[in-house]
Amino acid sequence: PPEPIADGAWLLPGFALANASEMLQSISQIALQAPFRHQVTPGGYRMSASMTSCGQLGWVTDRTGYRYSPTDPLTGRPWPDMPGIFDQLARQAADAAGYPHFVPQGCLINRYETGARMSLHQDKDEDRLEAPIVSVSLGAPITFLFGGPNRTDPTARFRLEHGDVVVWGGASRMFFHGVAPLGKRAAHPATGAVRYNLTFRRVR
Ligand code: MD3
Ligand code: FE
Repeated sequence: PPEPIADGAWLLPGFALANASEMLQSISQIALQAPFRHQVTPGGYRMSASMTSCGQLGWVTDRTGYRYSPTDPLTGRPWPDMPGIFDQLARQAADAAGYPHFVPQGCLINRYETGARMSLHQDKDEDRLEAPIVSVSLGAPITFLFGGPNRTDPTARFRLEHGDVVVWGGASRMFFHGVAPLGKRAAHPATGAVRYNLTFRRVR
């Protein structure tokens, strides 16, 4: 059953478990067309998580800024199509969390190896801030950090495990969040010492 974790945010424990191995296979296929890469922030920092995308729009960053792009800057080609199983799972999860009619436009795929992390940030490069973001965790578990609308708000932490889905809507959509470094012993039989996070986004 969905568990409330913040204003408008719902944890769906294990919601993606039945589809996890098929989703991991799809990620491997996507990465053949659009390889995982470490992007650079506008401030010049190399991100420790590597990323790729699928669907109509992918999230990219370089020295010129953050944006959504219909093409992969690495290859110049459109991002790989979003697999049907991704689209279905994202819609079903949004629906289960009380956000019907969610239509994802793109999926950002983050890949964490040991020590990779994501510092506290807000997701605000989307025009459609009223739409939720659906996140799916696969592979090794990680500690997720979740604050409030201000950077200085206290952060709660909880573990995200293989197959967990979280739907971030309402007020939580603009809350600061991040992940702690992937632990040295963190692993899952399906991926080894790697964690993937998929975020499904309505952008425009
Ligand atoms: C809360 N990813 O891709 S997933 C991101 O584990 C991102 O890779 C993290 O933050 C990861 O932007 C966290 C959970 C998550 C995703 C998006 C959110 C939480 C969110 C957007 C708004 C509020
Ligand atoms: Fe984020």
